Amino acid sequence: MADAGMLRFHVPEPEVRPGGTPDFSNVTIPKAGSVPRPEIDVDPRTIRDMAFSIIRVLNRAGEAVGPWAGLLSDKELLEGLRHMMTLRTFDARMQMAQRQGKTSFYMQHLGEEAVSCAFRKALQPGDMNFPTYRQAGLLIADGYPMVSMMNQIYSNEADPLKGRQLPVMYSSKEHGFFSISGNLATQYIQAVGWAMASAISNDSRIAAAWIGDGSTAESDFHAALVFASTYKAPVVLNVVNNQWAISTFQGIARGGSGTFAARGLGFGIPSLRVDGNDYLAVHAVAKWAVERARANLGPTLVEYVTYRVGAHSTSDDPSAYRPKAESDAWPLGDPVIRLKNHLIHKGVWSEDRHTQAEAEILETVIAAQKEAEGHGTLHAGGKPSTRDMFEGVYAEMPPHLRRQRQQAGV
Ligand SMILES: Cc1ncc(C[n+]2csc(CCOP(=O)(O)OP(=O)(O)O)c2C)c(N)n1
Ligand SMILES: [Mg+2]
Repeated sequence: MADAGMLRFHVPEPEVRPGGTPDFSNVTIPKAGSVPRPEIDVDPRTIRDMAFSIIRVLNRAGEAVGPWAGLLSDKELLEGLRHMMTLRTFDARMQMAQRQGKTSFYMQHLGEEAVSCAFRKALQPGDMNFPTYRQAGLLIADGYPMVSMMNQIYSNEADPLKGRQLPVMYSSKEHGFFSISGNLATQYIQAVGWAMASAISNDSRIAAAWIGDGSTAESDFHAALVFASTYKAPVVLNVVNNQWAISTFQGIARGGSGTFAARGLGFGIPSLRVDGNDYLAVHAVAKWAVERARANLGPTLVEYVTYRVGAHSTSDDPSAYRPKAESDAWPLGDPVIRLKNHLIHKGVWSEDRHTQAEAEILETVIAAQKEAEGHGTLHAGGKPSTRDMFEGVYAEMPPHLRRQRQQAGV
């Protein structure tokens, strides 16, 4: 009994720190196609091992294999590739716009494009996402205008949110995108509540909750699981495990549970892990979970295993806490390249067409940017009116706000 009587405080440590050699040998990657696809009404107790595996469709050769393959047509896959490429280009331009002082802040999706782009295609109109700041693919893949997103980022006179939200915190009821809250994890219980309300009113719309690995440490995440499991809420509980929560590695929030998906097991919630860099796998698993929700089978917890290639935000410098080349060592590859290779393998795409598409997309994004900048940027051109600040919070403006607006002379 070494150390008897002397307590030691345990703090999980990442495998490597800056200067070290990236090491993902602890990440077990099952072969593509090896994880079975159960029926949607499966008894959750019989699929507990799925919380510790990873559902994958695309193999190294670019083939789609196994029971989760075959759901999307070539046309749909080509569209998916375009959505991911658009999001990547949009990110690069907005990142640059921040460096040019046109906005105060930006957050990229680099490496995580498949998660939100593919998920969106599994939903129906009217379903509601409760997203975080790293799911703009939900909007892009649903055809929300990029100009409106840029207007929001620039807080200009055409900003749909009138400069009241941090850049990237979009909102669009029509596109099933609930207003983003900077207070992490609050959206998880809201999603479950919205889903419960949908069931109570015998509606057919379902909700999708979104959270990052780090934010699952918030008690809101756990409270949401209690309500979702007790009331079998029609909700998909998404956890995007991109390995990092700013400078904190995922081992802190994961604790002793083994995986984030395993958090769902104690609640009796079917819990799956999926290769988040595999467009086909993300879409197939999302569809399975959405079908379960819509068939009154209750919630599903889905952990997307991915990697945050970029900095957390424009205010972050990852070289302070992880090896610079860590993203190159990430074993699940790049979502855009993997889908591109699959489509080339199928004979419906080519390197030349890809290069051409990149140029076309860049042109479209630049055109949207010019249009948005015509409405102003953070420090130049049109701004939302001061009067707007008083609007849109209450259905009827309370007297104290009316008085304040009068005092402000707007
Ligand atoms: C309640 C709350 N705590 C802390 C923060 C500060 N904060 C913003 S983003 C972030 C990291 C979140 O990491 P994760 O949930 O893994 O999401 P990711 O950024 O990796 O997508 C933190 C701690 C916050 N916004 N809200
Ligand atoms: Mg994270």
